[in-house]
Amino acid sequence: MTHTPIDGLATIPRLGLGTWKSKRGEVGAAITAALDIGYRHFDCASIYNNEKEIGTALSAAISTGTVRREQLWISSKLWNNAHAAKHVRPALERTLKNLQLDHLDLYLIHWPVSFKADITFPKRPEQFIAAADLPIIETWRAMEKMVKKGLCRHIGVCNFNTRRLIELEENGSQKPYTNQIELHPFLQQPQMIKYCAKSSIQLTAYSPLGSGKAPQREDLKATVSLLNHPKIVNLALKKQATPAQILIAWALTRQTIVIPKSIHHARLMENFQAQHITISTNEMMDLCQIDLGHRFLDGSFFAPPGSPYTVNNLWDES
Ligand code: NDP
Ligand code: 1BO
Repeated sequence: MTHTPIDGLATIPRLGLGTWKSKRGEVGAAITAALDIGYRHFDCASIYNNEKEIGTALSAAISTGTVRREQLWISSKLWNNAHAAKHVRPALERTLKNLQLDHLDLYLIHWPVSFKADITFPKRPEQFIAAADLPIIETWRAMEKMVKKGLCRHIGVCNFNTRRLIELEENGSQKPYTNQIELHPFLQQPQMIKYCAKSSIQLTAYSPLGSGKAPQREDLKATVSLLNHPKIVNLALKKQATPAQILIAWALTRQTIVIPKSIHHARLMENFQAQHITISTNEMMDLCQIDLGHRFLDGSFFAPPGSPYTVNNLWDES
């Protein structure tokens, strides 16, 4: 694993463990198993509603000496109802308390979409706050202050298109450490890859295995999941690997950080071993052909009728 300590502090391990949908009652054991296997990077979020149990597992591992805090990379995310500048620090402090940490390695804006403070998931249009009424740069400036206060080492974003990245780069005093976005062979996002390489912003690939779903895209005749796609399966057979390992190795070969989620010991191990698989340039070029531009998470839950947000506005690059 690429994990070079600088000044005794961890840099981001390129392969981390996702924790979305890891239920309370099972996530703690998954974290403990992952630590034993060698995972040092954990991707968390307050909205995943499991940070307390993750904190208990991390704290136990640190106190028994399995791992030192400075060997870990812990990321978490600011939820959409805490974008007002005055809400950022309390939200981060809640996450720190739940995770039993005094700082995060990375704190991310979860979505470029804002809700009213007392709303966890809006059901009505008036429960959103339009971007014009709470510009994301205000949230970003409050995040920048959290770095100065020592509550997080780095800050970044998720689900930002290049237009929003440019806005932060032009108006913020720090550039995002990473943009965490959906990336896998069905959604390769070449323009974003190019933009972030040019701007020295790292990309983190979420849902790298397809998030346990198959695209429902009759228009593209693509109802097969990534894990069952013939090109992925055949490459896996050729390399005596599994389809999941090919998908993780694909992300690492593209120099992205990747955070597959599992709660099962055998899969945690399988996914971690993917770091040893190499994919050739020709094999990567062959996989370019299966890009469908398909999002498993298109943000449509933020775009009910009357919402100030639309799916097109979330992702469009105009
Ligand atoms: P993934 O693509 O990581 O897929 C997870 C699914 O694949 C689960 O159902 C898991 O089941 C299964 N799985 C894991 N390993 C294997 C394997 N080796 N073989 C077969 N199936 C496997 O999906 P996620 O959407 O969870 O994305 C990963 C992480 O990215 C999230 O957990 C979260 O941390 C982050 N994320 C961030 C988002 C954001 O907005 N910033 C949005 C979405 C995700 P099981 O657990 O039973 O093994
Ligand atoms: C609303 C989905 C969040 C996943 O990170």
